[in-house]
Amino acid sequence: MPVHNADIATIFEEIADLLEIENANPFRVRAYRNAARQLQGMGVPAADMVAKGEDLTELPGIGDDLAAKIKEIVETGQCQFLEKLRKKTPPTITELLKIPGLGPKRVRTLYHELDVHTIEQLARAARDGRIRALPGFGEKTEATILEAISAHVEKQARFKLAVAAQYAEPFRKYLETIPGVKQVVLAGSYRRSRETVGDIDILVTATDAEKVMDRFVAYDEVKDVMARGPTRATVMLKSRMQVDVRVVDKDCFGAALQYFTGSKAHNIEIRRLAQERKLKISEYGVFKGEKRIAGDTEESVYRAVGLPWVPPELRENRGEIEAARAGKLPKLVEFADLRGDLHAHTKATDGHNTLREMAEAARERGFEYIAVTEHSRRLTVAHGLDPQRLRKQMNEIDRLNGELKNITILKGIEVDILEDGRLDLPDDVLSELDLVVGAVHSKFHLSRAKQTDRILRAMDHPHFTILAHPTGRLLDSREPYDVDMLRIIRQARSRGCFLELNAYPDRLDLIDVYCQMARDEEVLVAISSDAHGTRDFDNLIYGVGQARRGWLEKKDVLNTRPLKLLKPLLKRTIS
Ligand code: DGT
Ligand code: CA
Ligand code: CA
Repeated sequence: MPVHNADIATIFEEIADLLEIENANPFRVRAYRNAARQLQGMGVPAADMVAKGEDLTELPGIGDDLAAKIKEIVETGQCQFLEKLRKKTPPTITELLKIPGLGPKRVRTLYHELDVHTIEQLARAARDGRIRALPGFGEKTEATILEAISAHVEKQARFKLAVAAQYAEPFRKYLETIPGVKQVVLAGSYRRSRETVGDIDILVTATDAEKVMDRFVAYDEVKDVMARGPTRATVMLKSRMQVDVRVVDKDCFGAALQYFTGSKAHNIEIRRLAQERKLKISEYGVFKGEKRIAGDTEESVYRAVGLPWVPPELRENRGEIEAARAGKLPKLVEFADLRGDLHAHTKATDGHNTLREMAEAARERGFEYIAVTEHSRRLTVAHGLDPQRLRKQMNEIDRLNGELKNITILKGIEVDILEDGRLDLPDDVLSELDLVVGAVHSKFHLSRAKQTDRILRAMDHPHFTILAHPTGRLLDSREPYDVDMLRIIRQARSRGCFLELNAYPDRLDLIDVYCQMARDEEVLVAISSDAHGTRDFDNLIYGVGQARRGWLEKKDVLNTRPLKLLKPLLKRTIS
C-alpha cells in the first residue's frame, strides 16, 4: 500500500505535537514541523524516492535521522518513535491542541491536573466548571474553550484542497485503469476549487457499472464501505476522507456533472430558471414533459436554461447567473497566464534553496521573473535580514542577473509591518529594492480599528508595494485578523499598491470574496507562491484556483504582466 507524503507529514506533526506537550527542546519540535511542511509541499512522493534508493537528505530540512524515519514509515507504515511517545502520553491529546486558545502548556496542565486527554473530556470538564479553577485558566477561558469546541467539531471534517488532491488524484488514476471505464471526473467542491473539501464526489461513465463498483470498493486505501448500490457507493478511506462515486450513463453525463458539481445554492437557482421555462432538471437530464431535451454535456444543460456554460469556480450563487444571462461572465485567469512570481524565500532566511536554485526553478516553469523577498530582521525565528545582509543579497542578485539568461531576479523583501504601521527596515535600503512586500507577523489580536489603521499606515509608506497574505489566516490553526478589507483595498488603489493572494495551501488569502472586491475596486492582485523551496511553485495552482473563485481575469492579476509592463507598475505612481 503506497504511503503518501501527507501520511508521513501527519506522523511528523503528531510527533511534534507530543514532543511539545512533553516540553521538549523547541528546535527539535521545529525540525519535525519543517519536515512535515516540506513533505506536504512536495510534488514527488517520498515513497518513490525511497523505492528508487534516492538520497532523502538531499531534501531541504531532512537530515539523517528524519530520512531514516521517512524510510521506516514508507517501508513499515509506522514509526517506532511515535509509538513510544504514544505510550507515554495518550495520543488523543494532540486533538486538544487544535482548539484555539489551547497551547502545549495548557494542554499539559489539563492532562496532569484533570486527566483530560480527549475533546469529550475537555467539553465535560468545561461544562462542569472544573477548568476555571486551574492555574492560568479562569471563567472566561472556560467559556471560550466551550465555544471553540463546537466550532472545532463543525470544521474538523474538512480537508485542505491540496491534501484532498493527494488522496483524490491517485484514486482517480486507479479508477481510470478499470477496464470499460471511459471518463472519471472529480466533481463537488473539489472541482469548484474550494479551499477545503468535505468529501470527494466522483463521476464515472463505464460500460459495466457493477464491475466499477467491485473495483471501487476494493481500492486498497478503502477502510469502510459505508453504502453500496448497483451504480453508486460511498466509502471511507484510511485517511478518513469520504468518497462518493456514481456511475452514470453517457447520455446523462453532463446533467450529472452539473448536478454533482454544485454548489447547492447555484443548482437551486438553475432549477428555478428551468421551472420558469416549464422544464424539469435533475441529475438525469433536462426534461420537457417526458422528453429529455438536454443532458449529455454540461453546455447542453446550461443552454437549455438560456445560459452559457459557467466555470465551476463561479458556481456559488454570487452573481454568476446574472452575469451569465447578461453575457458578462469573466474570462478567468489561468495558470499559463502567470509570467512570474513575486514572493519567494531562499536559504538566506528560512527557505531551503539557494538564490540560484530558486531562479533556475522559476525559469524551468517558464517564468520570466522571480522576486526574492526574504523576511526582515524583526522575524528572528526566520533569521530575518538586516540592511547589511539585504545589501549583500542585492549584490548577489546583480551578479546572478548578469549571468543567468531568460530569468530576471527582482530585489524584494517581505518586511514586517510593526504594530504602529512603521516598516521594519529603514527607507534608504527599501528605496534600493524593486518591490517591498509588507506583512503582519505579530500582534494578530489588535482591534479591527487598530489593525486596519496599522496596515493603512504601512501602505502610506512611499516604498510599499504589495500587502502579503492580507488577513493572515491559516486554515487549520489561525483565524484571520480583524480588518476592514474594503478600506484597505481602497487605500491600495489610492496609493498604487497591490494585494497578494498567497498560494500556500494553508493560506489562500486573499480569500475569494475579497478578490472579487479588489477586482471591483480595480486593485491588482499578485498570485504569489511564498515559496520556501523550489517545489513550492507547484502551489501556485491553488492560488490560481482561489483567484478564479474570486472572478479574477488575466488583466486583474499583477504577475500576468511581462517584466516590461510590470516594472513601471512596481514603481509607485502615487506616493
Ligand atoms: P463539500 O463536500 O462539503 O466540500 O461540498 P460539496 O459542494 O462537494 O457538497 P456535497 O458533497 O454534499 O454534494 C456534491 C454536490 O451535489 C453539491 O455541490 C450539489 C449537489 N447536491 C447535493 N445535495 C443536493 C441537494 O440537496 N440539492 C441540490 N440541488 N444539489 C445537491
Ligand atoms: Ca463533496
Ligand atoms: Ca458528497
